[in-house]
Amino acid sequence: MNYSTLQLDLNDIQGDLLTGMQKHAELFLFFKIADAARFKAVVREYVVGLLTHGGTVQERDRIVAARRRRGGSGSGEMPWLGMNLGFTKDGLTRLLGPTRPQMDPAFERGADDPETIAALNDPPPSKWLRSFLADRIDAVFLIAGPDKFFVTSHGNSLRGRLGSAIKTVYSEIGTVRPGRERGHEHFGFLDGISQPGIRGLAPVSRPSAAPEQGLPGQDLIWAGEFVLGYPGQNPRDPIKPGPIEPLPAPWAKNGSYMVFRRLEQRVPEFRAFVAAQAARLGIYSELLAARMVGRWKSGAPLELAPLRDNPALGADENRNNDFEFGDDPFQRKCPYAAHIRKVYPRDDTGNEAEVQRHRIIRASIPFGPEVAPGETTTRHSRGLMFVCYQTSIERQFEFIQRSYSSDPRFVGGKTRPGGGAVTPGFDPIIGQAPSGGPREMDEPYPNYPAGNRRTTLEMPHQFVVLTAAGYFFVPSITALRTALT
Ligand code: N7H
Repeated sequence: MNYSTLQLDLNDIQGDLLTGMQKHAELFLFFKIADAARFKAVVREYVVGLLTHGGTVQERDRIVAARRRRGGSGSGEMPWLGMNLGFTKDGLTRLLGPTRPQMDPAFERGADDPETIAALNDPPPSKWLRSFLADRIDAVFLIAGPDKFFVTSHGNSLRGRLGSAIKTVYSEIGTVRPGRERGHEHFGFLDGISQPGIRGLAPVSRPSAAPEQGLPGQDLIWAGEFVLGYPGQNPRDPIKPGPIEPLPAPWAKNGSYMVFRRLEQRVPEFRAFVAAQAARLGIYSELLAARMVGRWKSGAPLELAPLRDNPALGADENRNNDFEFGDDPFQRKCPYAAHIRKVYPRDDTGNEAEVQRHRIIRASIPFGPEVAPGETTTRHSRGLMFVCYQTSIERQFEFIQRSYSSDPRFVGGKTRPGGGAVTPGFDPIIGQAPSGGPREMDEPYPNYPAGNRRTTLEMPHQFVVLTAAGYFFVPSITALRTALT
C-alpha cells in the first residue's frame, strides 16, 4: 500500500469522528426506539440526508478558509448544523433482531455493566443521574451548531419528524465556555490541543524533516484505529500498516465506537484543594495545577515550559505539541502522573509502537454554568461531556482509563536520581481508586532543573465524577441507508 494514498471514504464516515463538527453548542439526545419500523422509515427517508459526514466537514473548512482569505471572519457568520447518530447494543438489537452479529466485546458489555464498572473503578449506576437511567437507551443524536437555541430548535424539529417512533430518555446541551475561556474546560485548561494525526487525512507540515508527523509532534496513526475497515497500527512498527481487523458484518465498514461519559467537575473544590496544597508545598497554585495536568492553562506543555507559563507557546500549534517525555527521566519537568503524561505517555514506556495502539480521538464539550460568585462548594452540575472514538473500546478508551490513569504503578520501571523505584500514583484528573477511595501522586513539587525534595500529593476525593456513561456504535451513512434500516 502507498502510505500517502490511503483512501478514506469520508463521505461515508460520520463527521464527528475523524474531522470533528463545529461545536459551540451540542445537544445530546438519548432515546429509546419505541416503534422500530417507523423509526427505520424516517431515518432512511429524512434523517440520513441530514447527517454530517467527513466530506461535509471538509467542505465547510474549505469555505471558512476561503472567507478568511477574503478578509471575512470565517465561521462566525455561518450557522452550520452538525448531526450524528449512534446506537447502543440494545439499539442495534432493536434494529436487527437478537441474531445480529456480535460487535466489539466492551460494546456488547455496555458502560453500565457490573464488569465494566468494576474494571474501571467507576461509581455504580445507582449514583449516576437518575433521569439518564429512567428507561433503556437505544441511541443518541449529537446535534451541533452555533448556539443553544439553534441546536434546541433542530432537536425539536427532529423529534417532531420522528414522533412516537422514539421516546426521549435524557437530553442535555453542552456549550463552549464564554469569552476568553472559550476552548478551555471548566478547570480552566485549554483543551483540544493534541489529537492523533490520521494518516492520509492530516496534512504533513514538514514533509522532509518529519514525514511521519502531521503538525510538529503529532504522530501519524493508521485510520483503522478509529474507523472500521482500514489498516490499524502495526504493534512492531508504527510506520508500516497493521492488519485490517475482520469486520463483524460488512455494514460495519466506515463505522466507529463512541464512548460517552458525563464527567462532573468539582471546580470550587479543585481550586480550594490546589490553593491549600500549593501553600503546603511552597509553590504557587498555577504551578501545582499545571503539574497535575502536564500543561499550563494556556496549553503550554510543562516539558517545554517547566516552571513558568508561556501563553505564546500554548497558542502555537506548531510548537505546543512538539515534545516527548524520554528526556525528562526524573519527572523534573512533568510528573509521571500528570494527566497528559498518563493518558498518552509518548516515548515514556520504551515501546512507542505499543503506546500508539492505545490512542483515541476526543470530541468533548463542556456542560453546565460558570462557577457563581460565592459558590465555594459545587452547587450547579458542570463538567465535560466526554466523547471519544476508536475501533476497540477495550484496547483504547478502557485501557487508558484503567491501565494508565487508574493504575498507580504506571508508568513502571522508573527510578529516582539516586536509585530506588518510583510509584507514580494516580492521574489526578481522571484516575479512580476502587470505591472512590483516596489517591496519591508522586512529586507534585518540581525538582527542576535538579533537586531531591521528595513530595506526594494526597487526594482524598475525586474532582471529576462520572454521572452517566454509554457505549455507542456510530455506523456509516451507507449502513444507515441500507442494512440497518
Ligand atoms: Fe483529558 N484537563 O483539563 O485536565 N485532557 N481530560 N481525558 N486527555 C487533555 O492535549 C481533562 C479525559 C486525554 O495527546 C488536556 O487537548 C479533563 C478522559 C487524552 O498529549 C487537558 C477531563 C480521557 C489527551 C485535559 C478529561 C482523557 C487529553 C490537554 C475530564 C480518556 C491528549 C489538552 C473532566 C480516558 C494527550 C489537549 C496528548 C488531553 C483535561 C478527561 C484523555 C487540559 C478536565 C476521560 C488522550
